[in-house]
Amino acid sequence: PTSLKERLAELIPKEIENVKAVRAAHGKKAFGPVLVDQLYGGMRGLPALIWDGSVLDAEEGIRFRGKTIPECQALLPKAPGGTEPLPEALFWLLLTGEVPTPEQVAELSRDWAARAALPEFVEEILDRCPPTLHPMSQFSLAVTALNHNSAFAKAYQDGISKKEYWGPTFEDSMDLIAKLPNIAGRIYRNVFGKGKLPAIDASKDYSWNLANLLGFSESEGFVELLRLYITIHSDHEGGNVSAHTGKLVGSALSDPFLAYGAALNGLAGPLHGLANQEVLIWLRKMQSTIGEDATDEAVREYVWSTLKGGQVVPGYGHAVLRKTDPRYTAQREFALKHLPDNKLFKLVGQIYNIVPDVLLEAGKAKNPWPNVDAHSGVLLTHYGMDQMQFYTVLFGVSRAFGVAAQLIWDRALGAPLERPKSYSTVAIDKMFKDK
Ligand code: CMX
Repeated sequence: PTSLKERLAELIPKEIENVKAVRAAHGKKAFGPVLVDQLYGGMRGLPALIWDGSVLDAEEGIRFRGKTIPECQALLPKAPGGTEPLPEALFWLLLTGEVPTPEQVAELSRDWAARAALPEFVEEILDRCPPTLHPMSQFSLAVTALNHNSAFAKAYQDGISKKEYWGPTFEDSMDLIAKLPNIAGRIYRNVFGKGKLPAIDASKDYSWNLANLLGFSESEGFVELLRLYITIHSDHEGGNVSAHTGKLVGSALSDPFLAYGAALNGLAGPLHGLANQEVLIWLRKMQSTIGEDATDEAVREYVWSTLKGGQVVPGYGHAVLRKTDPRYTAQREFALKHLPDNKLFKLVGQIYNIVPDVLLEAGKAKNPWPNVDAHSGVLLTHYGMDQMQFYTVLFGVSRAFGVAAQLIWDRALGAPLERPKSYSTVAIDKMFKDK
């Protein structure tokens, strides 16, 4: 079928049987001990979630349904004349595990364009936000308010059977993704005084439309960048703050708008998605302090001054990764192709040769290598989008693809309410004091 929903309807019964069989065979097997340190340490490494869409390897980085980023770039359908994968194709891959045909991708583009309009009251909410309200707060307000028209919330009130949950969750998830460009475009134009929004062009792909709403569609480079950007930011297995928040809130049968609004609030934190804003602010501060063509020694000293000030070096380190993030590498390759002589890009490259040694010498960070956020802002700035406070909104548009795919599968597989156990320090002390 060219319809994603029809293809899913074929796959879901098979996966329900598959999960049943895996649980029957392995359900009572243990992963190994849980350390007390993991309870205090942000549950790092604790096996706790299931998600087939993407898996993160500490050395190799992310794979979407088993495919690396370069494999996705090679295999997924592209826009006419384009070289980067279409995010529509990645969404199909995340949901089905299959590489879609160009026709299947085109149908998704059309479907999303048809669903893109915002309810008038959501437009009004955004228009009433003071421009001083952070774009991420505006973003989460608007997404939460979309719950007004949730197909899932309505079906639940009407007494839908558990077995049918995934259908209206799918509809809401498609609406959610489809409406994000209009939300992002409206915030951008309102906050930065960029005039009225153009209409969606149903003959164009999702990223072109997003670029057009932001006012950048005349730059083919920017449109291609968005295609790559959304693809690589879409998903990063199940345990990161935004993905896990979406799943957790969705487990209470909150609809996809409520669940994703919550996920966005997590993405808005500086240790997670806000880091891309923080990187650019940090780079600009560095340039204004030590000049645009600073020596390695001056850069090194600046990095040390950040650490000595008790701050993190934004864009470096990761909770899971222990090597350079392949999302960083993909963006670096994009820069080498499209903006090799950009000064800020050169600074990002210079920093790459300096920061890991400094972090190793400082001796705290478990991973001294750059993550995705170390590179994205430089690319956006190159095309004229230099409003850093907006960057995480683009991360938020992208991450919806992964969270939505997870929500659909969770409802299809009947994922239960999440409820891990918490302990008091008194109890821990008592439990282990003589052991
Ligand atoms: N600069 C300075 N110190 C760092 C550091 C960095 N880039 N990365 C880690 N550390 C420090 C930690 O703050 C921690 O210090 P304390 O012991 O004083 O608390 C210590 O090293 C150990 O931390 P870790 O186990 O290596 O890292 P965590 O898994 O706890 O945290 C992360 C991971 C990403 C929050 C952390 O590396 C960090 O703060 N990086 C900078 C912010 C950033 O780039 N975030 C974006 C991540 C990608 C994303 O989600 O978008």
